[in-house]
Amino acid sequence: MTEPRHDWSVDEIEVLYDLPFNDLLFRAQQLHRERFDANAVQISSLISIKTGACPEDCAYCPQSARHERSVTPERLMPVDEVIAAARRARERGAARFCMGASGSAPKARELEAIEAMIRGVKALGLETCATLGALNADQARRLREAGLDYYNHNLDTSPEYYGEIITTRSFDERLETLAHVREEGLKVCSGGIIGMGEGRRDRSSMLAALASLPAHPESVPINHLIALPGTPLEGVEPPDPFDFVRTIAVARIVLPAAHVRLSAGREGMSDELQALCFLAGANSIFYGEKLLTAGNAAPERDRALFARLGLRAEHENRPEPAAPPAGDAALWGRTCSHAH
Ligand code: SAM
Ligand code: DTB
Ligand code: SF4
Repeated sequence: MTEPRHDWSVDEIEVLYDLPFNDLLFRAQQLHRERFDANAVQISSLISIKTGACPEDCAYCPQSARHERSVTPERLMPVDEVIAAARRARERGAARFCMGASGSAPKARELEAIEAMIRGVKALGLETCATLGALNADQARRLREAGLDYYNHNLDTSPEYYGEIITTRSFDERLETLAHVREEGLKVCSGGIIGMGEGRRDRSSMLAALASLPAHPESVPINHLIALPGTPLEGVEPPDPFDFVRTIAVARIVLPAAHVRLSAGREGMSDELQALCFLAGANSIFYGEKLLTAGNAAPERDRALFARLGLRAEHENRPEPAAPPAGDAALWGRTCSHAH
C-alpha cells in the first residue's frame, strides 16, 4: 500500500498534472484500488441551515452581501425542520448529512441550536458534517461533543491566488481553523474550487497545501465553480473539462487515503465527464436536488448514471435502519459495508 506523503512539492505535483492523460488516469485508478472499492461511492446530502447576508467577500459565493446581487437571506432553520430534512435524506439513501451556514463563524446563540441539530441528525444513524466558517478550539470541541463527525472548511484555492478571490479573511486563518478541527478530534473535510481563473500551478499549489497538513483530510471536495449571476466570477471562462478530470486524478494520487468528492457543478457536467471523474478516483458525491443555494444533478439522473456505470452507494459503519429502506434508498442497489 502506498503510504500518504506530506512532502509533495508544487513542482512534483505539476509534473503529475502534465502527464499524458491516460498515464495520469491509470496511476490514479491503480492507487484508488489499493484502498477503495472502485465501484462504491459515498453519498452525502447537503442543506443550507442559514442562508445569505454574509459579510465575507468570497468572489464565487452568491451568499455574500457585498456582491451586486445575492440570494434572499434566511435565518437559522428551526431544529425540528433540519432533523425532518435529515430523515428524508436518510430515506433517500444518504449516509452523511452536511449542514451549511452562511457567515464568517457561528455566533454563540446559533451554536447551541446547531448542537441540537447535530444530536438529532446523529440519532437517526447518519454521519454528521457541518460547514459554518471559522472555528476556535472551544467551538470545535463543543461540536464534537454534540456528535459531529466531519467539519468542512475549504482552502478554496492556492495561497498565491487566494487574494484574487477573498480579501476579508486570510488563507492562514483557514489553516488555523483546520488545526483546531483536527486537534479537537473531528474528521477534516477540505478541498477547493476549480474554474475561478486559476492556473495549473495554483491547482497544484492548493493540493500541495492540503497534502502538507499534519494529517491529510479524510474528505476532499473538488468543486467545479458554478459561475452564478451577480457574483464577480459570473462569466469567467470555464476550465477545460479534461483539466478538471486531471485535478481529480492528481488529488487521488497526492491524497491517496482521502475520499475525493466530485462536489459542486455536477448539474452542468455530462454523464461521460462524471464517469471520467469516477475513473480518476472521485468516490463521493452530493445527492439531492439542491446544494446550498444552487441546483445539483437531478436525483433520478444520478440513479440512472449509477445503474449504467455499475456504481453503488458505500455505507460505511452505518447502522441498518429499523425499517427496510424506503423510497430511493432501495434504488441505490447493493450497499457496500467494507471497512476500509
Ligand atoms: N460560510 C461557510 C464558509 O465559507 O466556510 C460555509 C459555507 S461555504 C458556501 C462552503 C464552500 O462552498 C466554499 O468554501 C466553497 O468552496 C463552496 N462554494 C460556494 N459557492 C460555490 C460556487 N458558486 N461554486 C462552487 N463552489 C462553491
Ligand atoms: C463544498 O466543498 N461544497 C459544498 C459544501 N462544501 C458545503 C457547497 C457547494 C455550494 C455551491 C453553491 C451553492 O449551492 O450556493
Ligand atoms: Fe460567506 Fe461562506 Fe459564502 Fe464566503 S463562502 S461569502 S464565508 S457564505
